[in-house]
Amino acid sequence: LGAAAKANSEEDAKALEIAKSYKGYEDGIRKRLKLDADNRPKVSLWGILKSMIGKDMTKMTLPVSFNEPTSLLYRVVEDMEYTDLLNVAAERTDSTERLVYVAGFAASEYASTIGRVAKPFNPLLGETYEYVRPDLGYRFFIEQVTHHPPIGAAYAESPRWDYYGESAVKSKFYGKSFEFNPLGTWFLHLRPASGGEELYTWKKVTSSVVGIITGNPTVDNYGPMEVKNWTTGEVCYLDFKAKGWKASSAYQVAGRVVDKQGRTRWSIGGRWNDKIYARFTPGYEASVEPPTAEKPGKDQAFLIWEAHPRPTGIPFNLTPFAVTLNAIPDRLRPLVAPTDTRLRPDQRAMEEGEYDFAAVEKNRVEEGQRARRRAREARGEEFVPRWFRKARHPVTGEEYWDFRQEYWRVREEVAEGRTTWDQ
Ligand code: CLR
Repeated sequence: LGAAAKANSEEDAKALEIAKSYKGYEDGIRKRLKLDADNRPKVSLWGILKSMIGKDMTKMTLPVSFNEPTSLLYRVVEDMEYTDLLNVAAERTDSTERLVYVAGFAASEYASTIGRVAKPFNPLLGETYEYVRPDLGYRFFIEQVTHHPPIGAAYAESPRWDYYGESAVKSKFYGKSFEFNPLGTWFLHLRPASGGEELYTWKKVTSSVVGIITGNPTVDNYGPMEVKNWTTGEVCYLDFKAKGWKASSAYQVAGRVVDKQGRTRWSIGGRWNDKIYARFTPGYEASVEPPTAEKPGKDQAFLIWEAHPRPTGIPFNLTPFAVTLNAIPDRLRPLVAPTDTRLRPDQRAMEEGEYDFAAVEKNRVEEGQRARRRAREARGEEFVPRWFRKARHPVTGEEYWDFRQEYWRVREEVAEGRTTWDQ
């Protein structure tokens, strides 16, 4: 078999495997919430936060009206909004061009942070979430594996790629800004159509809320990002510029793809809230301007990523992608694990605008978590994640969370009535 033919048959086998999880998702994605607009009371962030300087977010009790009806688990799945870029990458025969699109994917998740100055719900220990997209051919799973510090381990897969890592965010309120620093490494295995498999890794940049004191809080994302192809030695360096005094620096991202000798191949530039472009610049780095009709030419920039529009009529400033996440169609309800975050009554109440009930339910589920912890401690036991286990990465040597596919095997048996989740 030639490399490309082998790659194709492996792709088909993986597609069949993933299709086993489509059951329950026949109704398609949700387009709207019950509410058209949210009426969360407008309270001053600074008024509440000013006494909490130096604290991290896990140590703060905030009114539920500061929440959005998402979970931190959902904020990780939101990385999946632009997975089409990974499919494009897999079709490219030049590895540096693949890296351009993989880096575009790594940068694409920040567009969803615009307008979202709100706290996602904290997942309980052992809380899970599954998200399957028959229309796009991927499945995603995440489990909250530790509570202090809060860490979610995730694994997503598609015929041409697997994406996994841990979401572990360190937060601190400085007064002037509230900083969120993601610590975990993200891994991508890409299976190009031309054959073979490549490993890419990167870490996420810092997210921060600025403008709290002046009463105009907004989310910024800044810092360096290094997307590395371990298979070829090529690297993409991106720099997310912090929002400064000049409006022109807002949302800016710029960078370059270098080969394994460190020579530049592509320059990248644009705005993470809107569009990102690349330009072929062999041997030199250059600024990247959007292409214009006036100066057509081979060295023009081309579009690698564009943010999806934000239609009106969606409350909480959610993206259309985020709207799909907490949906629980009747056909899906009996198939998800009992630990699935879609079943949390507090998040459901929040989504429906029942803020007081959301607060009561949030207290109740968190009390339940404390009681389970006390019972565990009394038995002298430690929590063990059900679906992931710590391992050492065979290529990078780092510790990571190994997903053993068991979740999808059990789910398939549940769907066929051969077992129940509690076994
Ligand atoms: C950033 C990308 C990471 C996952 C992640 C985890 C925590 C998120 C953060 C992202 C974005 C900013 C965030 C943060 C938790 C709280 C914070 C949503 C998605 C908001 C903006 C804080 C609001 C301020 C409160 C005091 C109301 O992969």
